[in-house]
Amino acid sequence: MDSKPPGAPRRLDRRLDRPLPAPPAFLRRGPFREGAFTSALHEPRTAVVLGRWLGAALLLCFVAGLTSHLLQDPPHWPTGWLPSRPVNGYRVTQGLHVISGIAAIPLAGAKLWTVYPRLFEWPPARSVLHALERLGIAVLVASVLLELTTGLLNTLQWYPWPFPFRQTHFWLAWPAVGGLLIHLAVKAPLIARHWRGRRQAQLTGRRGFLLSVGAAVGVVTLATAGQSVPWLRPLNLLAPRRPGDGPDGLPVNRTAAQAGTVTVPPDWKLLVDGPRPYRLSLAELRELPQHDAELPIACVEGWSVSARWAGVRMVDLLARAGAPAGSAVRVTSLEAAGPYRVMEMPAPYAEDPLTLLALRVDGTELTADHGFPARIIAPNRPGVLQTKWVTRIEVLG
Ligand SMILES: Nc1nc2c(c(=O)[nH]1)N[C@H]1C(S)=C(S)[C@@H](COP(=O)(O)O)O[C@H]1N2
Ligand SMILES: [Mo]
Repeated sequence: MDSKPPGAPRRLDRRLDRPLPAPPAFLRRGPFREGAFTSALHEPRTAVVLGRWLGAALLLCFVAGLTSHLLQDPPHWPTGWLPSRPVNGYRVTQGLHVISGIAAIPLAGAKLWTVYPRLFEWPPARSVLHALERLGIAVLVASVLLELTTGLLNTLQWYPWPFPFRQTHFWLAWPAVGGLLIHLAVKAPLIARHWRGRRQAQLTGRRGFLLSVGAAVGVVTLATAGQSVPWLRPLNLLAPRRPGDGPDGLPVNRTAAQAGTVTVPPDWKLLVDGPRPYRLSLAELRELPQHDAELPIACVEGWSVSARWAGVRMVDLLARAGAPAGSAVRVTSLEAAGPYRVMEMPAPYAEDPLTLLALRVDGTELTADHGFPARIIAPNRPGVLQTKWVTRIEVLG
């Protein structure tokens, strides 16, 4: 591919790293005319440098996202495999997922700009293999752009589509990553040729362009990562959430009003349903031994914050109901309807001494928005499973 027979009639296209034939005369206009793309930066070395950053961001985003997904939606493997530790596990994987996804947005823009003249290469396909390669790139680009768009809108809590976000986002990740790996394999020789900077010709403008892209990535990362990384909080200017804002100094994902104004009946009692079912009023719950734990709420939408929770241990509630060791539980909220009204908790979380039915946070009684009269807080769990306004705990077989 690289050989350039001297004197052969061809358009020697430095940008594309390959000699190409010219399109037919009637097509030689607009983006198809020779010299349509004037920037010298539509060239492979720039594409390789940006591709390295983008590839790293996308692979990190994928691995972190997959881990988060498994923590929220465990496959039906033997119970007990799901770890309730490390305490901050989901907080870290989901934080990294959103940080690397946001960083990938300017990188994807710059990378696509660098290579987009190839959209107009002539002939559109030189062979069946080449046609397949281009089809693969179409799948890669489409799925990556959809992933970045839906993911970004999710961090804004905006779901302007009819399909379920998380499942769609999960399934689209596979063509994106599959397409990326195939793309890397197909382009391996070209990538290898342009991998090392020292062997490349100096090109005016490349350095400046790469530095600007790097600066853009730095700015969007630093200005949003503070929603999950505590020491970056002062720089958190662009993220939709500021940990620290909200009742009890904690953000609220869904307020009591948004959940259909959760009303706590005056005679509210927690029902613990097991071999020896019982009910406890709030006053009775407060009489039980209280424990506290420093645990984060880590929302799928990208923000997370740690707080000091206090209440009754789940293990103690279950023991009192005569639950056998290794029991999973189902928790139901007072909320009338909503996807997080009922939650199931596998045994490793239910047994973890840090898992609480919390009555207080940071020294004060829970507010309505944070789940009064009682809420679940467990280590290494996605925020969506930290059920608020709890009214029933059932022991599952
Ligand atoms: N019953 C119920 N519990 C819920 C929710 C909900 O909608 N209903 N939202 C969850 C989500 S998505 C998150 S991130 C956490 C946020 O807790 P906070 O609002 O107290 O910060 O609560 C979770 N608990
Ligand atoms: Mo959430």
